[in-house]
Amino acid sequence: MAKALIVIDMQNDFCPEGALAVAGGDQIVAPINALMQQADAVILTQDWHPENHSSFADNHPGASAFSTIDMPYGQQVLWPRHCVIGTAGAEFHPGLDLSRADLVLRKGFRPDIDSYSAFFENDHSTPTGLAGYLRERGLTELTFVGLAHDFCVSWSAIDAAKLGFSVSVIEEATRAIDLDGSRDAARRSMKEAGVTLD
Ligand code: VGL
Ligand code: ZN
Repeated sequence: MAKALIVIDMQNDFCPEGALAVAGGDQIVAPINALMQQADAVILTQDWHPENHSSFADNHPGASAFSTIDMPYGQQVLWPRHCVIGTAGAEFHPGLDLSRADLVLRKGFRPDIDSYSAFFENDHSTPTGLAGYLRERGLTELTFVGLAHDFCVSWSAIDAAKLGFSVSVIEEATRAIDLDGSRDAARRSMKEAGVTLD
């Protein structure tokens, strides 16, 4: 039973002063670095969007950030432009220990679809390949930390549970965007999916 720590989107744009800052996002860097020392494997995800990404409000004339639109794959929140490929905002927080990472998985690189989860794009069916990677390595126990609790962390944890992994989220090592109660909704959905909240 090997254990993987999956660190979601610990990037500058999600930390204070970033384009889509999550309150207290930088406070979880040190706890995450400490958790890395106990894991058999460490995987980092990196939100990685092209300029023309359909999740950016300013690519939809007249739309405002944090509003919702209907996409062919379902509802999509429109975000401020963030984590654009090659920009400083897309880089990992400078304090994050990158030396323990076995794999950096980029997601959200297709212009027409967002990808909150580390396992599937937002259509819930296009795989990122992460499940196959973990299974081949025998990494069956997954712990999720990082940003943001109520979007990329919870979507990843729920997909992992559905895929049959044993899943926990260490909430102290996450922070939420909390859009219209999304933090509590995410907690409920994770519990329903069988995710352990530590
Ligand atoms: C995220 C919104 C847009 C996240 C990524 O990492 O939770 N949220 N892109
Ligand atoms: Zn994004």
